[in-house]
Amino acid sequence: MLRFLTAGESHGRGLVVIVDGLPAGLPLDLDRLNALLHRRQGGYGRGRRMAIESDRAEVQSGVRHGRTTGGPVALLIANRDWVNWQRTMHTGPEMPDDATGANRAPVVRPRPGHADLAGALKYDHDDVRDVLERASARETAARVAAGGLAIQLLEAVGAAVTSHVSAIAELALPPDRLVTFAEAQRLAVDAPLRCVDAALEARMTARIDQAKADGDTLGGTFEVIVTGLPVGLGSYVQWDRKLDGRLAQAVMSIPAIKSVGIGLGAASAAAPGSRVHDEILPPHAAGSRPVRPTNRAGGLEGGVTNGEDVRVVGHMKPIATLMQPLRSVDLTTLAPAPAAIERSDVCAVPAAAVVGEAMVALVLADALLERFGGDSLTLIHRHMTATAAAVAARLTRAPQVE
Ligand code: EPS
Repeated sequence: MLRFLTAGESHGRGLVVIVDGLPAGLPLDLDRLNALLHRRQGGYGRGRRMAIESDRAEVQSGVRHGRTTGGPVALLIANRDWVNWQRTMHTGPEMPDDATGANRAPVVRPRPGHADLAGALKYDHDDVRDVLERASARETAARVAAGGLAIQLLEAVGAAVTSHVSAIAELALPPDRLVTFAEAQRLAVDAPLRCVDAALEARMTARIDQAKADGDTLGGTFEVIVTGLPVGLGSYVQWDRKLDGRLAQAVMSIPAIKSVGIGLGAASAAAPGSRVHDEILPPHAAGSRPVRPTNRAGGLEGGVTNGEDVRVVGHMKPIATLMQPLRSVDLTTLAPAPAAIERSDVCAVPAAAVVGEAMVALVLADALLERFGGDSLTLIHRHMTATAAAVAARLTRAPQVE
């Protein structure tokens, strides 16, 4: 079983993640993992915090001579901004003599759409900072570090993960525009929004500029695509083993995600079965496999991978911190007051896409270990090779046409 836990506050010392259950013998490319963290920081519409941070994971355990040992992998990502927040975020009862940064006033005006109000009531906090520091999407840096390990495991067995941004606010790719894995993969790492349509992307960036000028925020949609997965991850036999359900939970847990789709997603409800299901056609040639001419199912049927690309869509609401704040109340007086303003982003959909890659990879890596065993990479390869041979033997026989 692959599992992970994160810890850390947005302006604390840093973020920690412990990833438990990785097989032994997986080579770790830390530069590539850090490149993923760098990608999460990017995208048009990010705020000033990203100019301060330069996220890098430091390996604390579970790796020796560049390979996993099978023990838990602990990673640490320092918050560079911590120096500016030591007075506000010190952990002891007394302010340390050498604490740096401003001593900020308590936050008492909850932002509609953030965890502020529900969190303050649930945990009985007077200062909403105790809520927002942990509810902050800064925590997703730790998830991306964990996801980087999962992606490297998937790559070690021949799969690959990518993503693209398909909508910012109402500006969306046409619904029938299928983006291939290769197209999404070709998008430049530093592209403003990682949208495959350059003209649409230019309109999207202008839309973000407008929202910023208006003191407003924007959401959007991203798609994660995973290619090269073996058939048979997940299962239909029990509700909590269905891989589509597990993926939906993981992607829905990303801050601000309000809806998740697999393949056609919500659009499947509006079309007849003849235009939703993916037909199965005989092999084109001797030795090849039956063909699926479409992949509207997003690589999952019955909650099981079917060998097609897995496609997961996340819909993100606009960020809850508005520079033109919405109406709220002062929790100390209950008098009307504009919501608090915290430094924030105007739009973070490209960042959410990278977090989506990480969460999808973590679920798929878990399902992979479930199916093929997880003690060492060598044993996984051995099990996968035997299973792939059995599937190939079934599917590559010459068709017998009656
Ligand atoms: C951040 C995500 C956002 C940023 C945060 C860094 O988190 P939140 O959900 O709190 O809006 O605003 O940066 C700050 C809190 C800040 O001080 O600028 C991230 O993805 O790293």
